[in-house]
Amino acid sequence: MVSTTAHIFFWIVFGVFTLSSSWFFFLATRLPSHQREVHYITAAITTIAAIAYYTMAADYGTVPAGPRSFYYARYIDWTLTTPLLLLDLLLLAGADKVRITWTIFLDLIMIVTGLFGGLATDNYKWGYFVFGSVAYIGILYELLYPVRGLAATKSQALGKLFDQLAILTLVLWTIYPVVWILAEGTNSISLELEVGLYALMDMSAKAGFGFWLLHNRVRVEKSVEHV
Ligand code: RET
Repeated sequence: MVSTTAHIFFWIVFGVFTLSSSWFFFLATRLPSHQREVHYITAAITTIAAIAYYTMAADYGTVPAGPRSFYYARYIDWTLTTPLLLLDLLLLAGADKVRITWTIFLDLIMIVTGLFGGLATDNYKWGYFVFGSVAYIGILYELLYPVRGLAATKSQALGKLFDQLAILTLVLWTIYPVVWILAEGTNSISLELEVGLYALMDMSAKAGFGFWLLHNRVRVEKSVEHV
């Protein structure tokens, strides 16, 4: 059982994700169906997160791991949603199937090793952390070099939107392994602080990212010939 504070966080975030999913689906209906792809992906991301937060608010999706409770529900959420977040960025830049597959493969390695590391109660957890971090560096390389370069060739406006979203992603995503070290890794912050930090990061990385992307995308893609 976690504290009331943690429960309040879970329910607030559930509400935020439910409202943002509804808004993203609504925005999709205002577009011709062939332009809805990114809207549906983004709405799926926040819908999955809403269900994960509902699960945690209901006190499910957690197991004891050593000295603290471990929320494996996050990792099921992230296994589904982080590939979709990357897909949003990769499609925006016009990446090909090989690059999409490779980047998502790295992402799955990162999340699944984080899950195993979080469940491990001895120092083997740090081996998993290293595997996950290597995969993460691979993702950052892909986004900041080849994919960014591709986005810049499409149009100036698209290159700029990609840069904004990639910076947001880089900054927010890098906080996750830091919180992981403090919470799952070394048990040096309280469960409430862990829940609060992940909640703020999840809302920014999914709902904040989604708003930014969807409210700019149609305008920006008009500047690219093929749309
Ligand atoms: C772990 C531990 C292993 C090493 C690394 C990690 C990175 C996790 C990240 C998670 C991002 C989650 C997002 C959720 C969306 O709401 C798995 C913590 C590098 C980057 C964006």
